[in-house]
Amino acid sequence: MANPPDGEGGDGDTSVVTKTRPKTAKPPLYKVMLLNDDYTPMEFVVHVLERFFGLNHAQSVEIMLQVHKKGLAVVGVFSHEIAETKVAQVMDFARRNQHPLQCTMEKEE
Ligand code: TYC
Repeated sequence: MANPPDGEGGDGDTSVVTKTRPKTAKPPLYKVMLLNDDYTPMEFVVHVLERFFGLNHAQSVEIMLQVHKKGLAVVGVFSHEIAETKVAQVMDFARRNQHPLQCTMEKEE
């Protein structure tokens, strides 16, 4: 017997090399963003953030002001289905209240 069987104790390293990469890829996430405009009232945007994104009043005022000053802000990161629902809810609520508020989603890198 010149060579021992493969496995523990053999002198050559013949073990299977396993990678720690999971087999299932993580689903992509989507940023939901609000865009600024000149007409939607600030209180309406704050209400939208509280109602559809579960933010408290202080957080909602902060994000609304960020949109107002910078042009847009990310209001949350969600799965594709949840992001689509949030965008649809905001766009529908804005339209029903005759405000031009725009809400969009974008795949996160
Ligand atoms: N710029 C608006 C105003 O001065 C306020 C506003 C904030 C509008 C955020 C949209 O996503 C928005 N009334």
